[in-house]
Amino acid sequence: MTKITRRVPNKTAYFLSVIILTLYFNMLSFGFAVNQNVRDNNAATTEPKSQAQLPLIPPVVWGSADEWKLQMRADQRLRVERRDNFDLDKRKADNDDLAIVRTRVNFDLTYRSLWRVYLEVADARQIGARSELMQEAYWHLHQLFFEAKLREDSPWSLRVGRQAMPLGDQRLVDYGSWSNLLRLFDGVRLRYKTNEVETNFFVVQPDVYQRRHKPALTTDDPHPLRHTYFYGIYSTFSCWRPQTLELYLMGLSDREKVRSFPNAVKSETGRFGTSSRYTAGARLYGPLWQRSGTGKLGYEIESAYQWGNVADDDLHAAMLHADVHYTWDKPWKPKLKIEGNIATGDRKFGDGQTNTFSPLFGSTHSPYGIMDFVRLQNLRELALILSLEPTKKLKLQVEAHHYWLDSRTDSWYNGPGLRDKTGQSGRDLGEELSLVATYKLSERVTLEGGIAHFFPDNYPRKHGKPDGANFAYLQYVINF
Ligand SMILES: [Ca+2]
Ligand SMILES: [Ca+2]
Repeated sequence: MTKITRRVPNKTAYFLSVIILTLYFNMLSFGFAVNQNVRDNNAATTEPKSQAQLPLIPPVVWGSADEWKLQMRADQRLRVERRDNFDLDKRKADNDDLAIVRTRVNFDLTYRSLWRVYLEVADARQIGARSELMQEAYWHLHQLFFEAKLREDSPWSLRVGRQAMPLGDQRLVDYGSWSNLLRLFDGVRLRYKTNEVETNFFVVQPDVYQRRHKPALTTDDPHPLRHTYFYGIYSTFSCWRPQTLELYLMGLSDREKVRSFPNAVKSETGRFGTSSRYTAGARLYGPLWQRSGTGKLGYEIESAYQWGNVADDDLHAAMLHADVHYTWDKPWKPKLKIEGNIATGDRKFGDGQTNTFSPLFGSTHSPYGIMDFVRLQNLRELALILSLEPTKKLKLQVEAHHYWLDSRTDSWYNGPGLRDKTGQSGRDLGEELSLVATYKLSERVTLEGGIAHFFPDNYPRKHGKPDGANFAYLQYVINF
């Protein structure tokens, strides 16, 4: 089993096939018939990523043919959390009670469907935490972009400025909703969008919230990470409905050789340098079988390969996600999903090559459990997820996850942050069990609560961390 999962695919073949497929499908889909696009939402948390419901304040419309429109919206999320023994060591006191609150206000000005200016300000605070959570940025400019089309019926649009850019299932590029501080980018995105295909070409700089206010690290308003560029092409093909295919090719280059903060680029042996990380991948999902009155069987599979360099180390890494899920056409709409994730870790320390997969700007919360003890990096995971909808307003989700390291000698990313370079602690990290309930109180207000427990296995035990951790939270989201 070890040998099979550690093998990384042939770089050149993978790279070429993704490029050829991307170009081929782009050409194919420039002229298919019209249909609508239906997406599955797999996330446990139901906090809306877009604000689809009726705004509290109606839009202001003017012009001879009502061609100008200004819409204002706002939302607020407050979450109270209890974290017990996240260091997995009862002898050390690290329990914490805290609250985080985030408020956003945005103004969306459009001229027909030709031009658009979007301005959003946000405020993020933490209340009562004993530890520095890096979750604060008082009122700041959140998004500001200008969008333009040449003609109203053109599939092409150009967006310039600071923007959210979630891609695909957000496994590698998310916007987020769990964290107080959301993922933003500064730059240019060219989009081609019809009902059959959406392709995004982008060149952006990732924004960071961290700053060093000596001697402490802290967070404040987002700013682009110097000398770091993220660029690529991401395509979604809906022309074979009900199956959907996504293909992507993305590059992340850090040209700063001697950054001291946030993270310097270093080889395994500690030599400073620059890095280029290229990611090519594919994602396929849809129904496999469906019968009205009985149920629906569906699947999703995603794989990505990374290559390039980290200082003077060569980079070869990969990830694989696969799941199957079944939804019964019964009261409470029971849905059962089994899923697996693998992201490679470094095989050998100091060998001039790194195999640690990077989840880039991907989602950490909810795809891999709600306590965020792991991310898609040096990870093997199996999960069983059951969701129920007892009423139209109430949704329940029970999850069981088992986590292993992919490489015994690479780090446990997230969690207590342990590493055993000898590999003698094995790879068995532990299990997480959780229950999340969401309740739609009204059109504007959603309540959500969750509890979870982490059961440590051999790996943390061998590091003197044998005790379980608990997590509980309660939150509201209000949309105006
Ligand atoms: Ca403790
Ligand atoms: Ca290595």
